[in-house]
Amino acid sequence: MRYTLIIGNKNYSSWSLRPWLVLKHLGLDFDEVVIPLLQDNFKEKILAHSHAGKVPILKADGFDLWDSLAICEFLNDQYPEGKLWPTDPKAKAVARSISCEMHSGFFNIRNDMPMNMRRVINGVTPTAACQSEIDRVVEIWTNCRAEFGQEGPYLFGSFTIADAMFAPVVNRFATYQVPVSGQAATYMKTMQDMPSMKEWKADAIEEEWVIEAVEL
Ligand SMILES: N[C@@H](CCC(=O)N[C@@H](CS)C(=O)NCC(=O)O)C(=O)O
Repeated sequence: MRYTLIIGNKNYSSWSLRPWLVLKHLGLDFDEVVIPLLQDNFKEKILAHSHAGKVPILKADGFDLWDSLAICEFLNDQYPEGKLWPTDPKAKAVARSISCEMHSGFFNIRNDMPMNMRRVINGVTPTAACQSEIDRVVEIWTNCRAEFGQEGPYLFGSFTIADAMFAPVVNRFATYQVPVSGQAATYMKTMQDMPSMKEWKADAIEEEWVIEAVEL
């Protein structure tokens, strides 16, 4: 099975990063198609693959799959040996809870701190609503590391879908210089040091497309 992952620009497309990291973690050789967001007829190009009109999209053997979390779940089903969720039932339930919490929330962080991997932006004071979401992310990272992270440096020890789900937030915190300390800071460094994260960032830096609306 050879997959094609359709993604947005690596500099900006936070949702695209998640399944891309999972495919890399599984060691799969896959094709990658970048549709630059908000350029030319980008929407038409996305709609040609998915009527949901969003990236990422995974093209598998004969069918197309959309939504970052659904793609990660599909890959978990296809490759159980990849242990993309923790094996312990309680840890797995918590990993799914925080992944869904990330997937369905944190709108202030998303709006106020769009992913922008090639920049460091100083002097942004988060709104109270954004700060409370930042605090919640730090709480999640700190609690998971303390309770489930004994056997490795990720949220549940070894790399899981939960890490992929939070990877864009790591990049947002780095770009906007969000002050983070302790376990959460160590976790951010772990994520930033992953070879796949470095590869994505290097590719993002090379991109020339600019989305003015998210450049402060
Ligand atoms: N729930 C979706 C959301 C995907 C999403 O919002 N993707 C953005 C790019 S990061 C997109 O395709 N935007 C294009 C548009 O809305 O026109 C997922 O997790 O895959």
